[in-house]
This record gives sequence, C-alpha cells and structure tokens, in this order.
Amino acid sequence: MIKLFADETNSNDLGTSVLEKEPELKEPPLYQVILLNDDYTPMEFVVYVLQSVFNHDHQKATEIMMAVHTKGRGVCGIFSKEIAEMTSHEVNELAKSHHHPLLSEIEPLTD
Ligand code: TYC
Repeated sequence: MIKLFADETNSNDLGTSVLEKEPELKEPPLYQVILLNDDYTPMEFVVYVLQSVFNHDHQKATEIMMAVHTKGRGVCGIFSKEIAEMTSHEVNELAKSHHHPLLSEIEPLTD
C-alpha cells in the first residue's frame, strides 16, 4: 500500500507531504552451517568442534555428530550470511590445523 509520508528532505517543511514507497522491512536472509561426514576425522574431534565453535552441550554435540556420521551431512547452526561464512571458515581452519579432513559449508535457509 502507498502512503503519504512527511518530506524529511525539506527543512522548510510546513506540513507538506510527498508520495513515497512504503519502507521495505525485510529480514536479512539466514544461512545454515552444514557439517560434512568423512571417513577419517575422529568422532571426539567433531564433538569438540561442535562444543567449542557452536556452543552446543556435549549431548547435543554428540547427537549432531552421530546424525552427520550416519546421514552424510547435518546442520550445526543458523546465522546471518557473514557470521555463517566466518563460522564455517573457523571450522575448516580448525580441522586443517589438526590435520583432519573435516569440512563444513554454508547454504541459504529457505522457508
Ligand atoms: N565418520 C567419522 C568416523 O567414523 C566421524 C565423523 C562424524 C566425521 C561427523 C565427520 O562431520 C563428521 N570417524
């Protein structure tokens, strides 16, 4: 719906109005950080990553790790695009620094 808004650009505004588009109030898109299964990363290391990077408790971290282990991939967190990118990068660098092949990636959350 188009509404009348006060013209804030006019400092001599004497109560005049201009037609403007309604302000768009869209929420920013969300991204999932997805953990991928592999044959070599130790289960305990995956649980450690899920606790230390994603702040999951030990029980939840173990559940997610087992779901990824059996299904091939799984969601470990949902964030804004920038935070998802940084978090996925942190996981991949942490795995590399421990010489494990563990990988994560991000994908847009569609509803
Ligand atoms: N499949 C691995 C193993 O059997 C464990 C594992 C789980 C690796 C989840 C990666 O994202 C992963 N040691």
